[in-house]
Amino acid sequence: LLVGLFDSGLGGLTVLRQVHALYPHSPCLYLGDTARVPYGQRSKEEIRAIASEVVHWLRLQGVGVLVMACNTSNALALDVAVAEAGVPVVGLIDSLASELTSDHVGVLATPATAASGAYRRSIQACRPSARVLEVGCPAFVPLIEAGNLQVPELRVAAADYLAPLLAANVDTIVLGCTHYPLLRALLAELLPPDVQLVDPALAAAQRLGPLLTSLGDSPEVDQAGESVRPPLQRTRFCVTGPADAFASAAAAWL
Ligand code: DGN
Repeated sequence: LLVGLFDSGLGGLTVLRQVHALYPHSPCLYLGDTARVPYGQRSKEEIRAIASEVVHWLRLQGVGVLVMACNTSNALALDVAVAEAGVPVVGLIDSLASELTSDHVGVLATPATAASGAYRRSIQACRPSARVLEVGCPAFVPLIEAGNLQVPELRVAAADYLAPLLAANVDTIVLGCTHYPLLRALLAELLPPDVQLVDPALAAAQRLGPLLTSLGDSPEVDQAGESVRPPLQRTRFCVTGPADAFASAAAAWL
C-alpha cells in the first residue's frame, strides 16, 4: 500500500523518518510543496486551496493512505484533505491529542497553526481539564531552512517563545510544526529537565500501523517479532519547486 505524505517542503521529512523507522517495508510518496513554502504566514483560504490541490494530486498517484505531515495544513484544512483524499487520512494533531497525559501543555507552532487553536481544541476534546497554551513562532522555519542551527538568532528566538510557556508552568511542550524536532536539543537546553518535548510525528506513525493492516497490508513482523519482509524503503520524492535544492537539503535532514 502506497503511503502518501505531504508538507510545504522539508519539514514533513521528520514525519517520513518516523514512518520509515516503524514500517521500513512501506513504499512512500512524499510531496514537498517547496514552491509555496512557508505555509505558516498564509491565509486560511490559501492553505485550504493548496491542500485541496495537493491531496487531489496525491490521490491521482494512487496513495492508499495519506499522512498530513504538516501541522499548518492539518490545523486549517484537515476536513479538506479528508474530503479530497478518498482514502484514510492520518493527522498529526489528532494523533497526538489522544496520547497526551498532561494537563499543562504548551504548543510551539507556526503563527497560522497557533492562531487556529487546533491543538487546544483537539487536546481538550480528549482531556477537558487540560490547559493548552499555543505560541506562534514566526522566526523558526526561515532560520531552520537557512541550514545553520547554531546561529545565535535561533537561541534568542527560542528563549523568547519559551518564556510564556515557562511562566505558565507547562510540563509538556508539543513540537507543533514539523521543522521543530530539529530544534529539540536547543530547546531542551533552555528548559528545566522535567519539561517533556513531544513530537506528534511518533503518535501519527504509530496510528498508521493498524490502519495499514486493516487496509490489507501484511504485518511488518510475525508473531515472534521477526521481520517478515525485507526492508525496501522505496520512497519517491516530488517537489513543486527546484528539485536539486530539495534533494541536497533532504539528504541532510534524513
Ligand atoms: N511544516 C509546516 C508545519 O508543520 O506547520 C511548517 C512549514 C511552513 O510552511 N511554515
